[in-house]
Amino acid sequence: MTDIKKTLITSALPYINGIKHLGNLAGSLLPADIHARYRRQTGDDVLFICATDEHGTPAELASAEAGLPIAVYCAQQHGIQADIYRRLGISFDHFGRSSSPQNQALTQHFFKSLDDRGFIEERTLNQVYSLDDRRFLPDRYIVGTCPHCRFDRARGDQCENCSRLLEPTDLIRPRSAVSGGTNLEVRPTKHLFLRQQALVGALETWLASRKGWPHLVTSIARKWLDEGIQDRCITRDLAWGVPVPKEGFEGKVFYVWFDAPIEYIAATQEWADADPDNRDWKKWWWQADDVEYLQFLGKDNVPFHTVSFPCTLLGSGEPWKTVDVIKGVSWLTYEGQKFSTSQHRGVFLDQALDLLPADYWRWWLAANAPEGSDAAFSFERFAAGVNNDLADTFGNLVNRVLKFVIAKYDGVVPAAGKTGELEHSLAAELTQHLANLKSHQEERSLRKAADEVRAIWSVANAYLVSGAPWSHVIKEPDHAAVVVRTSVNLVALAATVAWPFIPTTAERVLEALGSNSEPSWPSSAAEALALIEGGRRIDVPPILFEKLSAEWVETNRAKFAGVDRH
Ligand code: B3M
Ligand code: ZN
Repeated sequence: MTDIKKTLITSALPYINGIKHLGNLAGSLLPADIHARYRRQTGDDVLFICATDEHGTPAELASAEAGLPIAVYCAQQHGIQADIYRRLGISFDHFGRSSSPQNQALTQHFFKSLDDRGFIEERTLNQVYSLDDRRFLPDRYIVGTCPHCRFDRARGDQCENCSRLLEPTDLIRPRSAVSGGTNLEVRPTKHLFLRQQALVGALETWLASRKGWPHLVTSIARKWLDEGIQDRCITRDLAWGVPVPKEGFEGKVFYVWFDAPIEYIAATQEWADADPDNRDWKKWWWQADDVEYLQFLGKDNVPFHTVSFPCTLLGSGEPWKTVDVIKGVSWLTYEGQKFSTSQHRGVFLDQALDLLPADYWRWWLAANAPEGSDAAFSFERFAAGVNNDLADTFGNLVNRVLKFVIAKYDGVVPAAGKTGELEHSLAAELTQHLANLKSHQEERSLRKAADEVRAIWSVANAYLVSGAPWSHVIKEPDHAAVVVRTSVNLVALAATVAWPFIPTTAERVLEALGSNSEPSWPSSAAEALALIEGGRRIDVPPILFEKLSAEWVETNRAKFAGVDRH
């Protein structure tokens, strides 16, 4: 028996309807990736799963706008998103598709289990029917004014402004999102409900057994329970989606929020099906008490993960793995406003990658993560963070040390001299920082973890300055050699602790040092400082981070001010 920890990590499934923006990256994909990388560093057996969320009205509307058959549109957009996440260094073990055959089968399975156990109820609903479009208008097919906050472009399923969940019939002055038509009438149509009220007891017991959730998540879940959980309509009058396997419901599909979280499991099946001899999805999801399961998601997705999806899993009566820890993240705002896919406001991920490599964005978004509260992105704040942290602190350290080795020691780490007091106190200081960093990483506190990485970079710079090898290289060559050798190890350590945040750059640095480019967590500061011994030949990587000028800030602020991707 080994005691390697099995860690299952999922990030909220990005909708298929177009390329996501920096806010989506900051809200779930990046925190999940940083945590997955950290856990791999510490030796856990990590499975990191995500997928595109391909059903529902957003997909139908976007494919209609693109003039493509929906299956073609989804396949194309999946490819585009997968490529962007690869370029961003998001290290999924599998990036699946909620329209997969695996998800269809599993969604239908859950439905049948819930139905067999009496948790499904048929009801006739009065729903909005558009005479102009000759169809029912579920969810986002209908827009109107939010009855709670008066936002005038609220959608039929949720108000984007106040995040409240809505029914299409709640909207004031409703109109069709397809044609704009207001020629609407209410017609009866048969639907299936998940009897969440009958599951409240099981849900309360389950929630009480979850420990250590962030306040943001617990308070949203509590609010839902305290306001009284409603039974939830899980079918829709749509053509695209998972067909409802029940007599009398031909031509209807499941509501996207019913099948989307099931895709966490189905995507794991997709992953296993790609290499069935070596992969077993069940060990992650079925009677998997030895797995720690962490979900990363934006705060608007919390209710679905603390109430709806657990109701599906608990109601099935089967031994499915449920989430242990939820990391819910607030909003990133864009130059004082909300990022919005539907309103095309903000910096989208393809644009971000056209401007700068992934690590610039990854670092800034982690160091300024919208954790306890919303965080503000502006080009000015972004450039300041990049210049201070990446160019002046980390980049400068790497450059100074390695160039010195090339210039004064022909590119070979010097072997002379013995470590002394300076190195002792350096190790003691680093021991404290490494312990802090470990605990922030384990608590998934991105900002604090980034602060600690930055602190380690600064300690390294300060050591180099006080050791001042450039003034001692002639008269006290042994002293200079010790400082340089220790500094080379500091560069490796600085890259190692930064690897979850800026993997591409960290790997470039470690490769230049001839070190393992997927670095494991240092066993101790003292050991980390002695890893690279004298005699090793090293290289200098090309400039790691360019400084961003005031002009760069101005140009991009202007360029993205009125961005409209239509
Ligand atoms: N696609 C919503 C979102 O991207 C939704 C998440 C599904 S997680 C199962 O915010
Ligand atoms: Zn509202």
